[in-house]
Amino acid sequence: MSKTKDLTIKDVRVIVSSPGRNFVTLKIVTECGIHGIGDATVNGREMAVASYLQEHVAPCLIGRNAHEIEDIWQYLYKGVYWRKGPINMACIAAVDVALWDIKGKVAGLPVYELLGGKSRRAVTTYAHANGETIEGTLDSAEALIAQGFKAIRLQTAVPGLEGTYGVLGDKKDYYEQQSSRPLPPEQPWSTRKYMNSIEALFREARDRFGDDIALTHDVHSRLTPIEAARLGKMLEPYDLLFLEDAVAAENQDSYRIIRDHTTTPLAIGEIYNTIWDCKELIQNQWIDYIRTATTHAGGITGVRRIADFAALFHVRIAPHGAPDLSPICYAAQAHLGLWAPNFGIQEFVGFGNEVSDTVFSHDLTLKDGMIHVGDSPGLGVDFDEEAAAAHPYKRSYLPVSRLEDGTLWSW
Ligand code: EZ4
Ligand code: CO
Repeated sequence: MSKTKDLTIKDVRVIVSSPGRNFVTLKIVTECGIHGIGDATVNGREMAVASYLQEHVAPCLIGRNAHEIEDIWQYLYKGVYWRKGPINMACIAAVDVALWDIKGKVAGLPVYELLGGKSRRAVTTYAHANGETIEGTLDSAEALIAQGFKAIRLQTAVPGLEGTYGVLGDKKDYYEQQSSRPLPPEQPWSTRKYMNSIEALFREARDRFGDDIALTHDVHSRLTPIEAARLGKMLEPYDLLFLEDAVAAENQDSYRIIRDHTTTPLAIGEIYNTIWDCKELIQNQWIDYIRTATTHAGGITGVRRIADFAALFHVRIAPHGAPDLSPICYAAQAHLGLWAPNFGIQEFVGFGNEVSDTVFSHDLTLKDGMIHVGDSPGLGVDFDEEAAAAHPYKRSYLPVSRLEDGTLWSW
C-alpha cells in the first residue's frame, strides 16, 4: 500500500466501443480515485477478450494493490493454468498497461521515467503508402515524405487480382479498415502474380525518392520459406529497412531458410503473444526486428522482457502500429520506445480519426515523422466513457484470403 494513497483496486471496467472501429478498453480504479487504462483489442474477436476480462479477470483484481504490477502479471499468467494465447495475453496486457499508468500517476512521472528514462529524443516511425497502382502508392509515399516521414511501408495491389492486399476491392476503405460487412470479406491471392509485380514497386520507389528514405514491405505471411528467400534476394538492390512477415513462423525454424539466402533484414511478431513465440527466431539471429505489440504480448512488462532478450542478439524492436491498436497502445509503445536501448522503429498509421479523438485523449504529438511523448504522469492518455457510449460495438472482421482456385490462404 502506498504510504499516502490507498491503491487498493476498487473497480475494474471493460468498455467495448466502436469510435470508427472496435476497441476493447480496460479501466482500473483504485480506492484513492486514481485510475489507469489499458487496451485489450483483439481485431475481429473483441467480445472474447471483453468477456474474459469481465467474467474471469476483474473479480481477481478487486482488493489487490495496484502497485504490484509484476505479481499481478505473474498471477494472471501462471495462475490461469492455460498460459499464453492471444485472448489471455491481451487481457494481461490491458491490466499491465493500466497498472503502469496508475504507477506513473502516483509517482508523478511519465512511464518512460519509471522504465529507466529516455534513450532518445523521440520515437521514429514509418508510415503506410498504399495504392491500386505503383504510381498511386508512390504518390501517397511522396505526400508522407513531404510531411516529414523518413521511413515508409510500400504496398500496391497486385495486377490481375481484384481487391488484393494493399487496397480493398470496393476501394472505399483503407485496405484493413473494419467495414460494415456482416462476415469477413474475401480477397484473392496469387503468389506468382505477386512475385512478378513486386520488384517494380521498389525499383520505381528508389528511382523516384533516392537512397535516403527507409523502405519496408509487409508480405502478411503469404509465402513459403524458399519463396521468401527468393523475394529477399530480389529486393536486396533496393536496400529495405526490413521485409515484414515474409512467412508465418509457428515453426520458427522456417526463418533459417530465408536467412541462409538473403541479406534483406527480416521483421516479424505482430501476432505473437509471448517471448516463447520468438525465442528461437531471436536467439538464432534469424530476424532483425521483433514486432510484438504491448496490447498483444503482455503489455509493457511483456514487451520489455522481449526487448531486453532481443538486445542480446542484435535484434531491435519495431512494434506493430495498425489501426486496431488504440491510442493507449501507441502511448504504451511510445514510452517503451523512448526507453528501449534497442528500439528500432514504430509503425504508425495515425493516432485515430475524428471520431476516436472524441473518445481518446492523449499528449502524444507527431513531428517530422517522430512521436513525441508529453510529460504527463503515467501514460498521458485517457478514455471518455460517456463519449464512447455513443459508439456501440459492431461485429466486424478482417478479410480472409483465398488462392484463385478457392484454397484458403493467409491474409
Ligand atoms: O495485420 O491491422 O503491419 N500491419 C499489419 C496489419 C495488421 C492488421 C490486423 O491487426 O500487418 O495489416
Ligand atoms: Co504487418
